[in-house]
Amino acid sequence: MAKKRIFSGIQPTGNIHLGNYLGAVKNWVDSQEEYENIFCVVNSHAITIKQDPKELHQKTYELAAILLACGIDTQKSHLFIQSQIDEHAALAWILDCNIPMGDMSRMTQFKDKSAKNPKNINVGLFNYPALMAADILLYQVDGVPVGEDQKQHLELTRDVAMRFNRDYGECFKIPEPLIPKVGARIMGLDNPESKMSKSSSGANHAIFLLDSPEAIMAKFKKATTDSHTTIVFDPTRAGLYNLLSIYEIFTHKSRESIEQEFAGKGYGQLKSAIAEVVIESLRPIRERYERLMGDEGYIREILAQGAQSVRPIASGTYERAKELVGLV
Ligand code: ATP
Ligand code: LTN
Repeated sequence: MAKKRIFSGIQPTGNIHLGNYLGAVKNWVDSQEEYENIFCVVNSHAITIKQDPKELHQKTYELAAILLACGIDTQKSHLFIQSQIDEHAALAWILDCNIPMGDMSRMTQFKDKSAKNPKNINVGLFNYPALMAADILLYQVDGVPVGEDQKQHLELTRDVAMRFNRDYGECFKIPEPLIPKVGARIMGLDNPESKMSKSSSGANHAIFLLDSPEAIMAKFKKATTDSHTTIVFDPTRAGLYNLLSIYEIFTHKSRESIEQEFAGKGYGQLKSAIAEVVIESLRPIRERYERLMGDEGYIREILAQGAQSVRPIASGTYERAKELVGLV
């Protein structure tokens, strides 16, 4: 039986953090055997927020190197840069003309991001989900592995695809969201009420994948918890629950055995144990990244091959969509 196909994307903005890794990238890596994989550095999405052009260019290659360092294997997965395939923006236009304003206006990410960037609330930021829908629908995929925050965008993607198929004729496969049971919403270490985010500025907010061991230890030590004394998986104790979930994912231990391990121990011991596990898990990623960044030509070559290998799928879908709506 043919493998199911998946697609996912990540923006080359800010620094990739533990939330991106546990909510998305680690799952891409772990399920590479199971699926036919298409992964994309979505640089066109990044310009919905003002970027320094040179820095964006650099960050795009850096992020590709980090994904490879995390274990994306180009023998098993396609990896490419969004702006190298024109059909993404072109299909987004056709979808734009088939998404009601009311549906788009409900997107909470737009509300959050425009509140954070009040001086640059541009049409692209509003329209962002149409470009994301195009990313996915171009490749006729079965699933989209993402964190919890992208669920609403995937619903919009499914709605526009179903409406298009009904109104013009069969064109798009309807994708399912693939959201992990644990890790889909990693919270900020400084504020466990808000999701860990690249765009939050607090020094102690996020663990970045390229952080030094010392920085990781210091950030976990300062993580916000509460004034209780027991160490248990209780979702109402957001800070502790977040830390325990991170430990659970990295150690693969059961919740009961983790609770037993820390019975009678304090938050200080818990935080050190988590920091150590995270440091050891991220160490090989940082080391591989440093080796890869020494050879930018190699990264470019991999990305060019990635784009070349998936372009026929994208252009096949785009040509069909164009024909169905009557564009010559
Ligand atoms: P920001 O963190 O600034 O909001 P973003 O969500 O725009 O950035 P992307 O790089 O586009 O970040 O996201 C890549 C993937 O990481 C997406 O699948 C997203 O759902 C996931 N993700 C982002 N933040 C978290 C988080 N805190 N916990 C779990 N998954 C997350
Ligand atoms: N919108 C996502 C990034 C993204 C994406 C995609 C994810 C762009 N295109 C396609 C999955 C599939 C975000 O903001 N995290």
